[in-house]
Amino acid sequence: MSRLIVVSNRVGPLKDTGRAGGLAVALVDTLTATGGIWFGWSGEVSEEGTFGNLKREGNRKVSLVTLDMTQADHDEFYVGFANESLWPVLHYRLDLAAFDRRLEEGYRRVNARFAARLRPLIEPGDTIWVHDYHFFPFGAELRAMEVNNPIGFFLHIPFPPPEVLAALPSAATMVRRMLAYDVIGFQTTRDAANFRRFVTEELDLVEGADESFLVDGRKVVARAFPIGIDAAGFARQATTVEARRQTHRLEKLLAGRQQIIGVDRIDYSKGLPQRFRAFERLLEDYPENRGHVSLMQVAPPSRSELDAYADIRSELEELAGNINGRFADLDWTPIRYMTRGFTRRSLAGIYRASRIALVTPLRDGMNLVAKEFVAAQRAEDPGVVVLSRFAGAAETMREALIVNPYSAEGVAASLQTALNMPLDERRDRWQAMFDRICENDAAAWSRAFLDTLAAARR
Ligand code: ADQ
Repeated sequence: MSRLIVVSNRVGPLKDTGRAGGLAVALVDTLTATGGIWFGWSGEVSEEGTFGNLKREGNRKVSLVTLDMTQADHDEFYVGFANESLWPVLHYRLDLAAFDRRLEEGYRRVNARFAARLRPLIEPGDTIWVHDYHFFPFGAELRAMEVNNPIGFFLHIPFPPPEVLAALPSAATMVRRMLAYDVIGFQTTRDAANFRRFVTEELDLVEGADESFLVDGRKVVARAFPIGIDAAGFARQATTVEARRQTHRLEKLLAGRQQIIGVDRIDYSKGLPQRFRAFERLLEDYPENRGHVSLMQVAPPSRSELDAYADIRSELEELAGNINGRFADLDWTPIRYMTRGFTRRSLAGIYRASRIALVTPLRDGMNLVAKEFVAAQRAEDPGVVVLSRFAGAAETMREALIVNPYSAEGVAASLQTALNMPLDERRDRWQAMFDRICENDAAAWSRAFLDTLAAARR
């Protein structure tokens, strides 16, 4: 097996500290099997930026190699182009996107600089796997420095249709540069098809067999590789002492009442205000749930330097306050809203104490919370997933109750169905999803991607 180099904005951690997301764990396992380097941003801003020393840590098999950015890099590349232009456009939110040539220039500069710093570390037999929207042009930068190794790219967030993407002034350039990769992976068949449509309609290339293009005599595959979680591992976390403690605490507090759980970074793509309104609608339309069903929303802040994120946060606080003021009783609070983080184990225990996962993003690449909830359930008495049709997870989690997150009425009706779903039906739906999540886990995902990358080059 060839040595692997993973490139992503955030690097590590190598050890499962209890806080690491499932994705980090999957990448570490893959890297440990092949040996290699995980390369990206140190998380630090310094005056030398990308011209400073490379920072190295890690173990015998895997080195974490990172570098700093300057304040200008951070503002233009990370906060600016990645999070104020690309993130909203790729989540279909043209109304929130900022277009500014200076930001785009910063994005290109940082990609070029990171590629130049990685270049000397690349050996002839290495396979390179670049991740996410921070690094669209990274492969093209490497090719310009005569790197002929297999280079793959995986996009964790949605890829919109050409009608939406074309609003980004540099869309055509960006997509053309992506064709420097050998394999371009997406979360869903729809995202992959949107990409191929852009290439055929806007770049006038002809699509070849098996979801590929011929670009300067080189085969480029653009296909869906739906990401999975470490399902067995997460299921185990749910039975640890720490998880059981959380489950018991919650069950004691709930005293037979039912809990709906939501877990999301605060982000406009997650549809949090719409979710609170749908829960309010449940209490309005089905008053028998008053006093008996509560919503617990865990929502750690992210990117709070951006206005759009601060706005959502205050909107949520106001909504929760209003709904609680309107419906709360002496011994029951409708919405419990918290911004703290939890360890993976605690989270697993919280999922297990909940009857429903309410996963209603307005747009989401995949959504791992839906999968984690399923993995954490008790087989004999599992909960129900209420899932947005606009989450990538809806493509493979067909036994969830699929909803339109924009319709408070519709989501409330599905919540009511979930609350009253007979045990047999809950078990059947859960079993089908659990089996699929175990089969298509994180390890299977990285294997499928890397096998395709190896085959594309043969
Ligand atoms: P995210 O937008 O971050 O990921 P998601 O897939 O839901 O969205 O993953 C969030 C992760 O953070 C989950 O593993 C969750 O358990 C964890 N988490 C959230 N809040 C937490 C808290 N308070 N404490 C502890 N853990 C918490 C991006 C894309 C997604 C895509 C993933 C992976 O936006 O669509 O599914 O990458 O490809």
